[in-house]
Amino acid sequence: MKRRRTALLSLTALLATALTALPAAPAGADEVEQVRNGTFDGGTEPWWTTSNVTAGLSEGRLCADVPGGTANRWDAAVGQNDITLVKGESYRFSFTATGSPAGHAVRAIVGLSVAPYDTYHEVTPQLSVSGDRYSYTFTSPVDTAQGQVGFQLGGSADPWRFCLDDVSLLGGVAPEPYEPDTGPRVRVNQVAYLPAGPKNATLVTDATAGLPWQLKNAEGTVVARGTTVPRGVDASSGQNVHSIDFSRHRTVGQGFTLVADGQTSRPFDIGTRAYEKLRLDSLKYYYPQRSGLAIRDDLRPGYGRPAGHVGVAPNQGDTDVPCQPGVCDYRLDVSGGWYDAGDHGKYVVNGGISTWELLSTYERETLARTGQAEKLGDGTLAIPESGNKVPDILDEARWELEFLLRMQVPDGQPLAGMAHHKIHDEQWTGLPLLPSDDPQKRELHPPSTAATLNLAATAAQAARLYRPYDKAFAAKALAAARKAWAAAEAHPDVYASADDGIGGGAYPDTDVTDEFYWAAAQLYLTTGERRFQDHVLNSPVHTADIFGPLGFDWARTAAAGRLDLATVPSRLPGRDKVRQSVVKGADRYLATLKAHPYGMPYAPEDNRYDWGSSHQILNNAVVLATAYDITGAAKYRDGAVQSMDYILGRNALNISYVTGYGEVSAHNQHSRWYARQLDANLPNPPDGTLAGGPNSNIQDPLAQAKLQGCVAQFCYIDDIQSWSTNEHTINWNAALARMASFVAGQR
Ligand code: 9MR
Repeated sequence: MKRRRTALLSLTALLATALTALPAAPAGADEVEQVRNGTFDGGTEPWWTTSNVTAGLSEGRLCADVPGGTANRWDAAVGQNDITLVKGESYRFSFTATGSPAGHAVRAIVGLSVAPYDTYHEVTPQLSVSGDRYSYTFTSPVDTAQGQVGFQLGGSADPWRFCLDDVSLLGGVAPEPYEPDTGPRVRVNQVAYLPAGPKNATLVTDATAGLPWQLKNAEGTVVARGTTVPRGVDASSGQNVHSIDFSRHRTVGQGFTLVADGQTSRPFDIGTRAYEKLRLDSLKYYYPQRSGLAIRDDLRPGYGRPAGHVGVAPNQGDTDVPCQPGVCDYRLDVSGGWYDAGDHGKYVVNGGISTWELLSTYERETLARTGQAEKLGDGTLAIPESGNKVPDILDEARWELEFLLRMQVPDGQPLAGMAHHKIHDEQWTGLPLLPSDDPQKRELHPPSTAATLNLAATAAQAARLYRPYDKAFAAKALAAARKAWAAAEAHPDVYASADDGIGGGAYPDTDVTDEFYWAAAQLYLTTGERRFQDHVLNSPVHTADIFGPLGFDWARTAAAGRLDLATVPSRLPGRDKVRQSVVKGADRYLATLKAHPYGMPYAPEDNRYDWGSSHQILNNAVVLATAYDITGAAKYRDGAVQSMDYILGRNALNISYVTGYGEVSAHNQHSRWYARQLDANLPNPPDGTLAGGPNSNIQDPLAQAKLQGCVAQFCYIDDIQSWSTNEHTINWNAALARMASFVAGQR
C-alpha cells in the first residue's frame, strides 16, 4: 500500500439517501476472465515466483515451497503480470488455497506490477491445511495494462508449503455496493454522559412528527421519558432525524439505553470515570509511537516491539541521515521523536502542533479553574520516565521536542538555525512493516520557514513549562527557539514543495503568517520581550477572525498563538480583546452546534468534511472549552462536553472514532504496525487511538471503491487500507487528549 496524492473527486450534492449504489453493470453480461491458466491444467505458465520459492504442479494445482527467515510478505511470492484493469469496472477475485503447517497466511493482492506497487485490492486470509475457497469483489480505481495478481508468502520464520488452484479475476461483474452496518437508529454517545452535563441523542426516522422516547437503566426500568423533536433532513448525513434531550436525568450508572421508534440504542454510562481513563489512554498513545527506542511490553502489554530507526540494519537511519541529493552535504543524528502516524515519517510541521497541543493540555490544567494538573503528574502514563518526579505528559512531549531540536540546521551551514521540514523513507513502504524492519534509505528534506517556526513556537513554550523541572533543558530550548526565530526572519518565505510527497507526506504550507504569529506569541509569553510583543500586535493575524468552520490544525496554527495569549498570564496590551475574540469564535461554534441535529460544532462549507475531520471537531470544541475557562459560562462548557458525543458514537455511522471506547469503535486504523487486519499476530491500535474520520475527498483507492458518492458523515470506512479516512496521527490524538482532559475535569 502506497500513499499518493490523487485528484479530488467531485462529490454529488446532498442526496436523500446516504450512499448511492455504484452504477450497476448488468450481471453476467460481459464477464471476462483476466487471469491466464488459473487452473494450472497445462503447467504453471505464465505464473512466476521469486527466486527463493520452488514451485511446481501437484495434483493439478500449483504448490510452492516457501523458505523461512524472510522479513516481509513480498520477499517470497507467486504471481502473474500483464493483467489489464479498467477504471470503474468491478472484478471478482477468487482462488482456492491451502497452507501447511496450519497457521500461515497469504497476502493476496491485485495491484500494480511496477513501482510504486499500489494495491487495489488485498486480503490476508489465514490458510487451512484442508483448503478453502476465497472470493472478493472490488472496483478498480485505475486503468492499467500493468496489473498483477500476486500471492505474497514471506515473513515466516519457518518454511512452509502453499498450494493454489482455480485462480480467477473476472471483470465486468456487478459491483457489490458497500452498506455500512449502522445498527440501531437511536444514536448516542456510546461511552458516557456527564451526570450534570448535557445529554442528547439523535434518532434516524422517516417520521415527521415527534415520537415518544424512554430512558432505561441497566435493569430495563424506564427512568425518564419524553418526546423527540423533529429536525428535518440533516445535511451532513442526508438522513431525516429527530433529536432527544434527556439532560434532566442526572443519576449515575452503567448500561443505560434510550428507546424510540421501536429501536434501542447501544448502551452507555452516566458518569465521569470513562473520561478519566480516556484522558490517560489518549496520552498513552504516544509512547508506542516513539521512534528510537524499544517499546517495553511490561509497560504496554501486547505492544512491545524492537527499537525503530536506531541505525541497525535493515534500517538505514536515523542516527546519521544525509539530505536528499543536492539539499545539503552534512548528515544529522535525528533519532527519536514520534512516528507521525501509520507511516514511519517524522515531520517537524505536524510534530510542532502535536507538541503544542500536549504542552497546552498540561498548561491549561495548571491555569484553569477546573484544571487538574496533578492528574497528568509523574507516574500517570506508564512510560519509562515514570518516577522521575517530572509530570509524565512533559516527559512524553520532551521525546518529540528533543527530536525537533535535532532537526535544526547546524551552525556554520548556509541556513543555520532553520529546521528541516521532515525526514522519511525514500519510497513509500508496504503494510504491515514494523519500524525496525523498514529497509528504506532515510533522507532529510529541505528546511522550510514553516518547520523553523514550529520549532521556535514549541521550544519557546517548552522553555517556560520545563523550567521548574530542568533549567538546563529550558535554557537550551529557549536558545534554540531564538535562533529559529532569527533564521525564520532572515528566510521568511522558504516553502516546502507540495510535490515532495514520495515516501512521506508533503505537509506543504505557503502561508506562514500564522506560524510567525504563533511563534511570536510563544516567545512573548515566555520572555515578555518587547520585540515579540511588537510582532504579535503588528501581525494581521492578531485581529483576524481565525475561528473558521474547519478550525485549526497543522497548517492553520493561529489559534495555537491566540488561545495561549488569551489564557497564559501576560501584560500584553489589549489582552481583554484577545480573550473576547476567543469567546466570539466560541459563540459561532455554539450556534453551529445548536443548529446541528447531531449536535456538533462542525459544518464545513459545501458539506465537505476535511481530512482528519474528527480532530477538527475536537479542536473546535477546544475553542468552546477555552471560552468556558475565560468566562465561566456554563453554555460553553456544555458545548465543549457535548462535542464528545459525536466522536463517541452519536453520528450517522453509529461508530465511536476512538479505539476501545463504545460498543462499536474504530479499530482498523491505517498503520504499518497496528496491522491486525492484515496479520493476526499484530495488534490493533491501543485503546484511546482516534481515527481520522469522514473525509469527503476520499483520496485512497479503497475508499474510492467503497464510498463513491458518499455524503459527508458517510465518507468513512474502518479499513486499514483507507488511509484518507482512517489513519491515526500524533496531531489528531493531541486534540483528543486535550478534550478528554477538559471533560474529565467537569461533572
Ligand atoms: O493530515 C494531513 C492532511 O491534512 C493532508 O491533507 C494530507 C495530504 O498532505 O496529509 C495528512 O497527513 C498525513 C501525512 O502527510 C503523512 N503521515 C500521515 C498523515 C495523516 O494521514
